[in-house]
Amino acid sequence: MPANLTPAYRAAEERYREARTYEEKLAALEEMLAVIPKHKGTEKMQGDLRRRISRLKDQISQQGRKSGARHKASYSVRREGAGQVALVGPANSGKSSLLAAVSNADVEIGEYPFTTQTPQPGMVRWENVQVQVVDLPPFDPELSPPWLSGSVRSADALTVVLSLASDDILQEAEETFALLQRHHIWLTPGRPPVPDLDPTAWGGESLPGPAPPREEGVPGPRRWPGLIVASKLDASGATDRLGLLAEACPALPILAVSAKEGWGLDDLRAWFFGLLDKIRVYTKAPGKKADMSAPFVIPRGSTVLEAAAAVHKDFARHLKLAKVWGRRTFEGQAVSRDYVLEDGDIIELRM
Ligand SMILES: Nc1nc2c(ncn2[C@@H]2O[C@H](COP(=O)(O)OP(=O)(O)OP(=O)(O)O)[C@@H](O)[C@H]2O)c(=O)[nH]1
Ligand SMILES: [Mg+2]
Repeated sequence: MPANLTPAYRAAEERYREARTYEEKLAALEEMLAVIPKHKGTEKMQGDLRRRISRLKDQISQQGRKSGARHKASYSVRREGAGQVALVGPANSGKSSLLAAVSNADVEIGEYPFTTQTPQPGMVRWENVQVQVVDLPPFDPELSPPWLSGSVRSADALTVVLSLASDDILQEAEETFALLQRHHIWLTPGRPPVPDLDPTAWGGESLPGPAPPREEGVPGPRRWPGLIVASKLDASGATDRLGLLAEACPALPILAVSAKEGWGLDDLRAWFFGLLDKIRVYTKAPGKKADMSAPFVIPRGSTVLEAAAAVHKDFARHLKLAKVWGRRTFEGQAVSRDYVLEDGDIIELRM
C-alpha cells in the first residue's frame, strides 16, 4: 500500500543503497527509521527496519571480533572526480600495475597473487577531467573478501582486466564473468570515448553472456558500462591470445595494453572517462570567454535545464534564456530548456 514516504526517507534510502560499509548501511537504516512517517500504513516497514538494524549491528560486532576495528573504514573509498571506475579481474592480471602506470596512486605490485588486499583509489587525468579509478583485490570464487562485490557494485563503470601473458586467459575470463553474474553484476558495452577509438567489433552475445531480459514495466537488473582491458600485451604469445579473447568475448569492447611498455595507456585514460557516459559543458558570462579548464561534468543526454541545475539550483529555477556555442549550433544560438547538450558545448545562462 502507498505509505506516503517523504523525500527525507527517499534520500536516506538512497544513501542506504549507495552505502558500502556496514557502518554506512547502519547509519542510513537508522535515519530511515527516524524519518519514516509514523502511522498505521508504515508499521510493517518500521518493524522490518528495526530487524535489519539489529541484524546489521550483530554483523558489525562479529566483523570487529574477526578483523579488529582498525580495518573497518578502509574498504570504502570516498568518491572524487567525474566518476568512479573499478578494476576487476583475477589475481596477478596486472590491475595494480595499470593503475600505477596511469595515476599517481601508491599501489603495491607483486609477482604473487593477492598482492592487493584493500581498495586503492587513484585519480586518472584525461584532458581536463579526472576519473577516480579503484584497484581492487582479485575476484576469486573462494578467496575474495566478502565486501568485494559491494565495492564493485558501487562503481559507476567496470574494467575487467585479463592477462595476455596467461595461458588460461579464456578460463579466467569465463570465471570472472560468472562471478560477476553470481553477484548480479551485468555489463553492457562501454561507449568509446571518442569515435575513432573503436577497438574491436562487438555486438554479439557470448561471454559475458546476455543479461536477463527486461520485463515490461519492471526495472531490469542494473548494468554497468564495461570494457575488457587485455593487459601485458608485451608478453610472448600475447597477440594470439588477444585473438582468442576477442573471439570469446564479442559482447564487450576490448582494449589491449601493456603497463610495462606504456602501450595503449593514453587510450585507457580516455576510456575511463568514456565509460562514465558523461559530457563536459562549460559556462560563460555574457560578453566574457568561457573557462575551458573547468567543465561541469554531467550525464550524457542532459538538457540545458539539467545543466543549469548542476551549475546552481537558482539557475534551474529561474532560467529565462540559454544560449549555446557548440558543434551543432551556430554561435550563441538561443535554445530551449529541453535542448540536449553534447560534449564540449558552451552555455550562457540568464535568469
Ligand atoms: N610483462 C608484463 N608484466 C606485467 C605487466 N603488468 C604487470 N605485470 C606483472 O604481473 C604481476 C602482477 O602484477 P600486479 O599489478 O600486482 O597484478 P594484480 O592484478 O594487481 O594482482 P593482485 O593484486 O594479486 O590481484 C607482477 O609481477 C607484474 O610485474 C605488463 O604490462 N607486462
Ligand atoms: Mg593488485
